[in-house]
Amino acid sequence: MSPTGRTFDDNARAVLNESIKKQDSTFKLKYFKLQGVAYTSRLILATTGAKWECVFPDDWANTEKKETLFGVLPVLYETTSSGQSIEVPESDAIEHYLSKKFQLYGQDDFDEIKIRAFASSLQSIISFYFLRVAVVRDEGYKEEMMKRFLTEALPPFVDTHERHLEANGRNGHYVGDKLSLADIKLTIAVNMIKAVTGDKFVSKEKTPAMWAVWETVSAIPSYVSWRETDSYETVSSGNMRIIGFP
Ligand SMILES: N[C@@H](CCC(=O)N[C@@H](CS)C(=O)NCC(=O)O)C(=O)O
Repeated sequence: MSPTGRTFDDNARAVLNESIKKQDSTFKLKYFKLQGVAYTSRLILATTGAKWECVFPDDWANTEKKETLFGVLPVLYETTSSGQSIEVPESDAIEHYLSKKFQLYGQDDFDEIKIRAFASSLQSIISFYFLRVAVVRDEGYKEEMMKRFLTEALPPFVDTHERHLEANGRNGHYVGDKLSLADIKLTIAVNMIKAVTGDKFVSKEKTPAMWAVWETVSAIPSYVSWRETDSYETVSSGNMRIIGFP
């Protein structure tokens, strides 16, 4: 039986290669009514002041699923200023594409490696909670993993990140003095840690350097505006209900 469905269109090569250098497109990020694996991509669009909207599937299982390249969401749909369309599937690829486009990888390759290392470490702590605790149904396994999250995962994570952020001058950024992908992922990690543990691990007093990043990102005007929208309320409350943090 031969495979059915779409695959990448090589005609998109020139459009994407050109568009990745510009920021004047409009975007639709399609995902379900929670933050889930679209959290970082949404935050990139919200914090960089991109022209974007959150869109949700209307008839996912019957029609939209088979129209996507991988049969899953999120998918980023971009319309360039000259009206050309770009489609980017898979959360990791979307985050990378948007990070390059909105210059969230610092000023050179060294900065990029540092930012991606911080972002990878942050994603690991987010994924630990998300995959081994939040979505687990077996109560015994969930309890055991929660214990390990609190005793084995969080303490070294907090120490390590606080150390690196102190080394950058506790200035609200991981690298230099500009917003990066790492700053954005930290905001998600801190939202999660605060919701799950209160101020036991992360607070202005206990982790001033992490707190400074969280406060800096949280105060970005375009992100503040997004947090006042109905679509934010929809995805944030969905995340709280399904995964346990806003
Ligand atoms: N590897 C994908 C995973 C995406 C994924 O698992 N999406 C789920 C929701 S979290 C989905 O689309 N589920 C619907 C389905 O499989 O029909 C990514 O990182 O983007």
